[in-house]
Amino acid sequence: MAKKAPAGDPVQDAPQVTAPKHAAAGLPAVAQTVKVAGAQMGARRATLTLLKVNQKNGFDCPGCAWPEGDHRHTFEFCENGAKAVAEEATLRRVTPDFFAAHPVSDLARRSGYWLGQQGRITQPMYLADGADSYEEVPWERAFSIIADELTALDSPDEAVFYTSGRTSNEAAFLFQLFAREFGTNNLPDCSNMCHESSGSALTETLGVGKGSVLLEDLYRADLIIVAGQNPGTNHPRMLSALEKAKRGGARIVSVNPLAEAGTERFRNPQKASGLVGGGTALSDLHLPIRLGGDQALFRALGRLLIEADAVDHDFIAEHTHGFAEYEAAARATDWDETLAATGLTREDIDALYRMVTGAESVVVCWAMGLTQHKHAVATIREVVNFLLLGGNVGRPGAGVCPVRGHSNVQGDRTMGIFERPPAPFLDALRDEFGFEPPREHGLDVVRAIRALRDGSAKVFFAMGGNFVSASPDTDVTEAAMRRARLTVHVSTKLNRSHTVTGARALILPVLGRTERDRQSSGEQFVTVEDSMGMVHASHGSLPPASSHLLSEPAVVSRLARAVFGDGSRVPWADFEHDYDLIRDRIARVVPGFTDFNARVRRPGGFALPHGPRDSRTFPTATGKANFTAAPVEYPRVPEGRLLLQTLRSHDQYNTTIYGLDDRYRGIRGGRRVVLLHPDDAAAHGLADGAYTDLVSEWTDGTERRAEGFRVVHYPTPRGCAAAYYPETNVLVPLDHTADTSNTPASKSVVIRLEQPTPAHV
Ligand SMILES: Nc1nc2c(c(=O)[nH]1)N[C@H]1C(S)=C(S)[C@@H](COP(=O)(O)OP(=O)(O)OC[C@H]3O[C@@H](n4cnc5c(=O)[nH]c(N)nc54)[C@H](O)[C@@H]3O)O[C@H]1N2
Ligand SMILES: Nc1nc2c(c(=O)[nH]1)N[C@H]1C(S)=C(S)[C@@H](COP(=O)(O)OP(=O)(O)OC[C@H]3O[C@@H](n4cnc5c(=O)[nH]c(N)nc54)[C@H](O)[C@@H]3O)O[C@H]1N2
Ligand SMILES: [Mo]
Repeated sequence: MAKKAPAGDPVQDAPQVTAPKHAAAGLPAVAQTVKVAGAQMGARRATLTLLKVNQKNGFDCPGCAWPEGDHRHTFEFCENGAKAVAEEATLRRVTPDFFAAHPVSDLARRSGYWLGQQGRITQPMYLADGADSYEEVPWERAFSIIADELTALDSPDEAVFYTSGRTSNEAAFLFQLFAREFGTNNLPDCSNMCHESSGSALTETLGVGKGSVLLEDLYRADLIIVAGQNPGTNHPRMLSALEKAKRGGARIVSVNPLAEAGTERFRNPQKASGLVGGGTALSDLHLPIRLGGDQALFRALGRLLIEADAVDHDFIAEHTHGFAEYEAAARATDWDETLAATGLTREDIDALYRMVTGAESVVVCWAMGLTQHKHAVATIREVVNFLLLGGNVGRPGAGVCPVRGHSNVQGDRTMGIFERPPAPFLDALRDEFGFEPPREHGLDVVRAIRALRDGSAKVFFAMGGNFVSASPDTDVTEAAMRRARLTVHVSTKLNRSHTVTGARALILPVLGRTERDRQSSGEQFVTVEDSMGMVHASHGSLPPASSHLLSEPAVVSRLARAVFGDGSRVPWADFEHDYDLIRDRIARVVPGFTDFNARVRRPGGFALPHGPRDSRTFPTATGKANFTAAPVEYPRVPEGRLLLQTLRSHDQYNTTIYGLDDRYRGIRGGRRVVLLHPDDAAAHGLADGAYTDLVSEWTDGTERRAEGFRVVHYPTPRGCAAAYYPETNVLVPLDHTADTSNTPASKSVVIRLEQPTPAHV
């Protein structure tokens, strides 16, 4: 299964490499912000727009899900937040003329970077069966095309409704309501590829699949462990919180194969000292762990704590279940295995252990470095075991902190975007709307791809996102998508999913967060939930990119009317005209949203209840916080092979490529790079600057190839390589997923390096 990079890309991929940086932000970040925002929007619009980001009467940054602090700066954003805003507020436009000039066969040869750079889509577009060009289509006709295909299906389960995590609470609530009234729980979302492992592990052990800390807890923590996360790039505002925690006396440990600049040192761009001075050293200890070694590390810490009797006996006795079994497993930990799994030394682990015993309260933060492994759920359960030992859940300054990605991915799940909805949620929907929702579980991302591949799903509808580029096993996913009868994308910007289509395809362009949303009852706002369960309003203020755009709630409302006609008890039309009416329904269906309309209008919004955090109430099967005692796992790599993690550069937002630089890692002007330990490169006879193919090997004997990667000698543990996603998604086998959560194991792909095929030499 060979795969070439899309050709015809006018952008040269010619990476230049210098040494990695040891500090994040500072003046270069400000300069970069001004440059990127100015290029897309012009200086005046850039300044006016960026002044509205994350202000109490402004819009929620469409970047990450990190919460806003109470004391906001005038420019409450970061370099990468500004890039996300600039992408959306760009003055460039993709019009029907653009589609006339660029048939799909042409667009399919372009890189994702090129597609994204073309600007905002202005009109609904339709690709007819057998046609090679999208053509403008009136909205009403677009909805009737979808309605015809949906009603022609043999079963509602032949349709798949995907959501990406930028969708507002209001749009998400309507979208799941539509899917369930239509009759299916096929509601996969980006979370399936992201923090699903966190949700699975936390629901089982603590009873709530979300983080248990608020910003104040980070500020009060004695020890913050940041494992498998690169906040300098992906959650830059978290660096301000870490800086504040540090000033309050916290110690910070980073557990990461790479010494990411952001966790090393931070130059706060909101402060003069951060712009000109050396900034704040953040991490007190860096543990360069092997990919997938985290479960072994946290188990070893558990053993040390138990052996020293440095555990919170009262908490364990009163609030937990399963300690004896866990204790036995922890005591049986094998040091040789721990060191092999982690690649760390005993001294490294002892150093962390001493910091743990010296800390009254501990927070563990994590992201994709923990969630995208075969044993990701077991790893996160181990993080919970570790925290439970010290009673570090449900008291100030302590807890679990899965750092969420998309700005409303957590809210979408709260609103019911879930292929495995809990029964009480469905009961509440039934009681509120008077129809019986389907009870059978639906398809997640990986299962949806299989269903499309096998022909058992026929219509694919995406509320945002870029499904074919974000999903694993690109060739398989693209072939699956091409088998669909109809693919529909509700989008703001062009991406590869618009070019790899079913027999017929639609692009439905919508308003973004930054834009004013006027409906017949007046100006509307939407709401989002951040990574710490805070719900607040987001008011767009820019004029819409085109007069033809609909809002996402309007798209769902009109789709529902086209599909159900008069045969629905849900007042779909009302929801489009006045979003307060949607929020009234959310208030009655979703726990924690009582009096939603009033509370969300208060500046700063409100916090959702969280039993473990608020009162040490654990709504689990046992009614207690559960210790678990799974065997320690870690990836085994055959001789001569490497383990590849697929990660983000500093210049991208998932599949949206902002530019070709990864400043902190010293890479400029290209993305087809593979970071290798110099000894691993030498063992393959590869000098820095040489080119190699990456070939992934899967247990069923199949192979997948990504061609022509520049070798970069880089400080990463032996045997652990790194390269950017989405280019390397072609290497991730569809069946390579985490146990229980089914999340693609994108951080542990077994590869070998091979001489480039002749085409690339
Ligand atoms: N600017 C920007 N912001 C973003 C995004 C973006 O693409 N761009 N994406 C958003 C989304 S959806 C998400 S989910 C988040 C993602 O945020 P991150 O999870 O920070 O994203 P990744 O680039 O995947 O980085 C994974 C980090 O984990 C480390 N790592 C990999 N494997 C392991 C392991 O086995 N153990 C340990 N301890 N560490 C490991 C890697 O070296 C890397 O530092 O960011 C969100 N914010
Ligand atoms: N190999 C590998 N694969 C991964 C990952 C990895 O680390 N490694 N990470 C995974 C993770 S964590 C995630 S979350 C997924 C991301 O998967 P997705 O969420 O599906 O992908 P994005 O790239 O965030 O989607 C970008 C597109 O969203 C659309 N968009 C932007 N704003 C809006 C809006 O306001 N409304 C609408 N309707 N559309 C909008 C634009 O058209 C844009 O092209 O990828 C996953 N895939
Ligand atoms: Mo994500």
